[in-house]
Amino acid sequence: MKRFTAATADPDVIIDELLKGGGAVGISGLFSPDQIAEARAIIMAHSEQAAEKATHFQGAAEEAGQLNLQRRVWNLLAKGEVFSQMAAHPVLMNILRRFLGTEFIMGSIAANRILPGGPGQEPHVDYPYWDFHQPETHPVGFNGSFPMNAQVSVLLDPFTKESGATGYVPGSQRALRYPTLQDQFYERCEQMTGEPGDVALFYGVTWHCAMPNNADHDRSAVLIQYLPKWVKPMEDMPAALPQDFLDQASPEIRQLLGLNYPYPEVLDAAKAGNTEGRK
Ligand SMILES: O=C(O)CCC(=O)C(=O)O
Ligand SMILES: [Fe+2]
Repeated sequence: MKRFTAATADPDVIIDELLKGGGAVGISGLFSPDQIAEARAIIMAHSEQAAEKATHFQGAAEEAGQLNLQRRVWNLLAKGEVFSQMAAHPVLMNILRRFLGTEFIMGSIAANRILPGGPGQEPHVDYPYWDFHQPETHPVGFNGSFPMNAQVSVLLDPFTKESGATGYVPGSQRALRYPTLQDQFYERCEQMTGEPGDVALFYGVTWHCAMPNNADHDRSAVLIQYLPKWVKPMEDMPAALPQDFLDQASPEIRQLLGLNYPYPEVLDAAKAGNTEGRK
């Protein structure tokens, strides 16, 4: 994985790496130890109990009765200002505007905590490609030549081979396909390792998954999904956030929540007049 700092994170170089290179990059130096400690404490508090939550790509763990060793905390914007700071970090915004279009949105901001002994996930691609094991449900000719997703993982614990740093197959994003057993993911994968505070940024068409946590410590990350403005987001964040959060949201957070792009809309009830076209 190519690694950058806040100072060297050139959007053109990174975008080339995401689309045509390995599919994932590391960026360090975006968040302070205080921000990481605060985010981690909030996530640990919200996942203390093994409360049942929706999760993804954990079918094998569910069958083995191990779902309690992997915990999600959804709707993080409602749980601390630090998560808005992460979602709208200027270095990330600058890269993502170029990658997904200037009016890109956020589809989800959630934590994935894997406890010691916790199982990994099924190798997969991310939303909105995530059910591409049924390609017939997508348009004919659908491919990954332009991006409809970018994923950010903000690491809150040491992500090592032992602790189950996200595994991925470099270059697998060049052809959109849901990985199969024959693809030998585990023989071919590398891992997005890093220190607390580091960011892994990847294109969700890249085959990847959380790996098993064989360390003696938790392995948590904030996972942020970004989408072009017209892709239906995965989490309904405006519905899940308090009205005063929405009223006070910064222009960047309003954009990320999709509030600048109001479709679908009841056009019969919308303000009269021309609203689209060059003129
Ligand atoms: O936590 C990880 O390492 C990756 C999680 C992931 O890929 C997902 O939930 O889609
Ligand atoms: Fe994923």
